[in-house]
Amino acid sequence: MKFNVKFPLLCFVIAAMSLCAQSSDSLQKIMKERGLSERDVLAAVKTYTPSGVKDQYYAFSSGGQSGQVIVYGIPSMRILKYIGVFTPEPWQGYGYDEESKKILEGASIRGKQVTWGDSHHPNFSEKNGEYTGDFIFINDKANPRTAVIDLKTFETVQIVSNPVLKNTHGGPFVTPNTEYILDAAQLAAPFEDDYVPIEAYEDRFRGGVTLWKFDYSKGRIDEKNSFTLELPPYMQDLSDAGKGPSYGWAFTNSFNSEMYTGGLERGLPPFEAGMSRNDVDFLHVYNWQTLEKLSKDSKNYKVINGHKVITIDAAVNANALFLIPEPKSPHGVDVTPDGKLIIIGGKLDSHESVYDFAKIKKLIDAKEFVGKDSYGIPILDLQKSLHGQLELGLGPLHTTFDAVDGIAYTSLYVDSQIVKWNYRDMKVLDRVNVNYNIGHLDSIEGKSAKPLGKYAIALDKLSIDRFLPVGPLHPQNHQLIDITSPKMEVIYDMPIPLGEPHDMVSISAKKINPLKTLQMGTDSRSGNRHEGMTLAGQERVERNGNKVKVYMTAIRSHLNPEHVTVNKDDEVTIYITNLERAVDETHGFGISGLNIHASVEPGRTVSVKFKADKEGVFPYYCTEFCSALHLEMMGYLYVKDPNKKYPDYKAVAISKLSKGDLEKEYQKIIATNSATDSVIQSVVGFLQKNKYEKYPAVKQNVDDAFVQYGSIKDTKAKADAAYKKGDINQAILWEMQVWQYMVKTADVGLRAKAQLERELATPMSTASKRGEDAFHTGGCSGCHVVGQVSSGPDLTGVLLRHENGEQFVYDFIISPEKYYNNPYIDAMIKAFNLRMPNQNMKAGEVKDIIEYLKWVDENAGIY
Ligand code: RUQ
Ligand code: CUA
Repeated sequence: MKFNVKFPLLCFVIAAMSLCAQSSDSLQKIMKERGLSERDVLAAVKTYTPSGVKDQYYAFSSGGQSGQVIVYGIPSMRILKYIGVFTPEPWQGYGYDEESKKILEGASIRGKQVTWGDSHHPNFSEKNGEYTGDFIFINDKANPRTAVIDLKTFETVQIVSNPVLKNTHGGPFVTPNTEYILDAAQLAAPFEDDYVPIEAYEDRFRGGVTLWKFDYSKGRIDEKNSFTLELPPYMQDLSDAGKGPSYGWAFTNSFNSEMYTGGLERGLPPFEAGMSRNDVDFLHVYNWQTLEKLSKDSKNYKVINGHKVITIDAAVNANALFLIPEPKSPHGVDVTPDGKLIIIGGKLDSHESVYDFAKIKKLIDAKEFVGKDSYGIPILDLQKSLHGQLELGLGPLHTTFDAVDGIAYTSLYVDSQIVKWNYRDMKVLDRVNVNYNIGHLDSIEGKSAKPLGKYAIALDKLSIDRFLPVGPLHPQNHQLIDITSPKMEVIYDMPIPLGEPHDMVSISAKKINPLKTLQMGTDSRSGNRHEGMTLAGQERVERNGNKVKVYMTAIRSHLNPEHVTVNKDDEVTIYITNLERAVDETHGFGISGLNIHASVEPGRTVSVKFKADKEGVFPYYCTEFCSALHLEMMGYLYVKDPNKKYPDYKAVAISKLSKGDLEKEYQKIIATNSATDSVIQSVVGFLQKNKYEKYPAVKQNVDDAFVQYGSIKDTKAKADAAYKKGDINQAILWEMQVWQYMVKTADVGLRAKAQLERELATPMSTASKRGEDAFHTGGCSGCHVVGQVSSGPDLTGVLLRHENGEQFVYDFIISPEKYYNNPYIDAMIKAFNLRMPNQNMKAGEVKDIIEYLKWVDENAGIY
């Protein structure tokens, strides 16, 4: 039946793609060969994202035991990045450079560095309950820590560890304006660090919720102004902050109000038996705005491990803490987008319980309680707080919301399903099977005040038989579900080879605006200027006792300095600044055997530090494939023992050429350089004439080209000085370097030019159309591809490369052999290992070709 509905739609899709008979035949053929149904093809069309096209939404998923965050695009499900958070990540230099080591050290627990984490719940920063796309927060369940990721750089910039809670799970949940980040305890333990036996459970073991104060303008958690609310040892679980009418309040549930303490080893029934004995546990309802006020007056809190803990008594006296019974051992708590209702996932109960905040508030205001727990916390009546309860199926855990008011999606762990239901009139609308055993789920911006709907994502705990087997440890499974029609449909399975993809959040791509490059000398982990910032010409080695500081720069395609000598047992810090301004021109830095690595994005300064405790020669190199001469981007660190005597080696003469030969070589490179320079000047002329600065993307490339070009003056001066001194060999090498700078300038300059030409495209004249024909029929296209370098040079800009360009190109095509000795042409012949042959073209054809080339120049970039 479903097929009948889908089939006409597919025909429509195919028609809309205006496939000719033949290609729809081949579509049928491929479907048959691959065993695909119409439904499969439709799912493919919904997720397929052509090369070069970007996704509409970002997903940020936890990486579970990998301690990372996974970033991917929706609907393509293409993975974009793994962000190192609680675990070292070599690609980003995370944990291998000094700045990131400091972040990981901040994550130490009682002085011990912990380099793994169970990353759990990612959540966005919010304004008015809507996602802002500025920051992501994520907690580590294994070790009680919370991390801040700055989405300007997609880097972890802070990790704080909880000073009093020994294990947290219900975090980090964000208040509607990111005032606070909630982190609720799970396994109760004493706040202090000393030994306490289990017999003292009710007395000394405690649960709690830490309210981390977030300083939005600094983008950091303010540990000093953060505090914890003491709670009974009920094993708190997930939490959520109120919004709209429930703004200022927060909700945390629990699963051991029995306060059962287990003891299998003593012949007692296990934790699991005793913790689910009672029919109800407690939903904690507390007012963080009142708690914030209490945290300003020392009579309301104790200071434990340097951290304020607001006592249960103080919170109760200030009418800031209440309990409501909830069906036993629940799981998720999710506030509806309008902030009016609170949905509790039953877990062991097959119902969802929906609480009405207005009713709760009324009971609180009327001080209408059914009693107090043994810690003196007032208890509200369950029935009087409820909006309703609805049976969904087995193991309801988490809920996310649709753009349509009243519609929610809830995961069923035991049934392996997502249920779509209406929480206003309490009706089940649809269900879809997922594979298998779903935990969290998400819909686009689904946990914000303004969900967008569109897709749901199921985070499945098991993948069992879904993918090619890779041993007993299976990949994780994210499933994409189309929720735009009444019937939900799974349209994509994405395996992830990392830890449990515990939870995720998604956001419109329009809200994420990362930096493309950094301001020169930025320490990206702090956002400040780095003390080790090194500009071109400032490269140096400084020594202070046994402390050596190397100020290094990186730019295509060399590291400066290229040789560094230190003494054994020196403490060495190398600061590396990437001088590039061009987008994606990252350089990396690694040294053999020292366990250091840096990723240096354009403009960034990073430092690496090590003790040179072993004598020897240690090659270093750029670890990002950054340019054609990437392999040459290298150098050596020498560690010598100051107490040892080494033989005296004479430098081997580099060149065995005669003076006359050297002079000839020198003249040749001079000629090449001046010819190359006029190419650059013509490009520059074109860019300036066409006001490149009006186009920001073009301008960025032009600026970068000028940086390369700017290095030429000094280099040329060195070449001239060497030549004057009679050291022609040195002069040649420096002139070669001038040429390197020119090539890089031309490379970026031509890229800029092509971009600009795209902006200025014009239609083709009849003469240029004829020229294009002649270009192909006359054989030119055998070697030249317009818009790219192939067996011959790119002809884009060829008319501008030479003085009197049109005449030159005309003459050259008519009789190329006359120009074989022209220095520029000669360099080209050598570069391509090919001579331009005489194609015996007619004058008219050549003129048309020139018209075509003019059009190419005017419109380059559209190829
Ligand atoms: S909680 S699977 Cu660990 Cu996020 Cu519900
Ligand atoms: Cu820089 Cu490779």
